[in-house]
Amino acid sequence: MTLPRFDASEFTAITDAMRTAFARDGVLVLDNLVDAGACDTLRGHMDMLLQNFDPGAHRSVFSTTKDSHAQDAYFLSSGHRTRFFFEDGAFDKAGNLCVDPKLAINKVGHAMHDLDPVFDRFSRQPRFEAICRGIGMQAPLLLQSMYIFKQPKIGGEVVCHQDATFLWTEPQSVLALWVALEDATTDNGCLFGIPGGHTGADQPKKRFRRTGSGHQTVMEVLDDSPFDEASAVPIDAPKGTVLVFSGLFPHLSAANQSARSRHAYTLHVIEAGAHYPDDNWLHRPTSMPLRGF
Ligand SMILES: O=C(O)CCC(=O)C(=O)O
Repeated sequence: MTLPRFDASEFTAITDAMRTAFARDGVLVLDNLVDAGACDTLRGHMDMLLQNFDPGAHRSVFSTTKDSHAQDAYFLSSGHRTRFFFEDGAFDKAGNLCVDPKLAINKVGHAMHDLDPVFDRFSRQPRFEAICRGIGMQAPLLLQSMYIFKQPKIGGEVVCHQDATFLWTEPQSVLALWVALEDATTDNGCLFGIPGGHTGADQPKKRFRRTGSGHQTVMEVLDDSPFDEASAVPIDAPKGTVLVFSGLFPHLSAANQSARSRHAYTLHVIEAGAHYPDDNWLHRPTSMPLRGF
């Protein structure tokens, strides 16, 4: 199966054809939605943030195959901060950084959209709001931002998952906007997804939540049937493409074994009227409420 692609260079609103594709597939591929200059500005800004980052200060690895971050206080308190997480492959067996520090970070998250003026502007561009509203959201709130590097040679695999697993609301409302800041292909670890895999249940197969005193997390299995990963299709995304997907859309990405990076920026948005449980991993202090566009 090949997913439909829409040229969004002149995008002003979600069309009926886009709405139909999104409802059927769980994902919408909008080519040329963000212009190359805006992608480069965000990349350049991240470059500057990296130059000011001290790689010796924290050693938090983000890995979806090992889940080492899941009980890590630096990760669990990052929901309202700008924090840097390393690639697993950035360290040798003795625990020493074995790559250039600028090529060692897996991702930065999770609140740059509210803390950093450049990310704020990028995240609150009118086209993103038009997408959320056109898909049917009434009062979208920006919950989470991530800058994902998928570094050359060591960019880690992201196992098949649904974003609602991590960003639970009742009813489910999370929508992802995934922006290719560089060309993403099967060679450098583009996203794969299961078209139609968001249907059949109104909640994800798993829920990641805080437990006990809130300093630990657990992955609760709600449905132990496996994803039909054989049906996953690659979603090539040239620079400037935005993938819009439902929180129930199963997706993954392979390790990047190529010599090219694959930078992407993701924004997760939820409905203001949906209940956001206290035991979600991502928490904000009351002094920093979620904001819309
Ligand atoms: O960019 C990737 O490789 C994975 C991103 C992802 O799965 C997500 O944002 O939920």
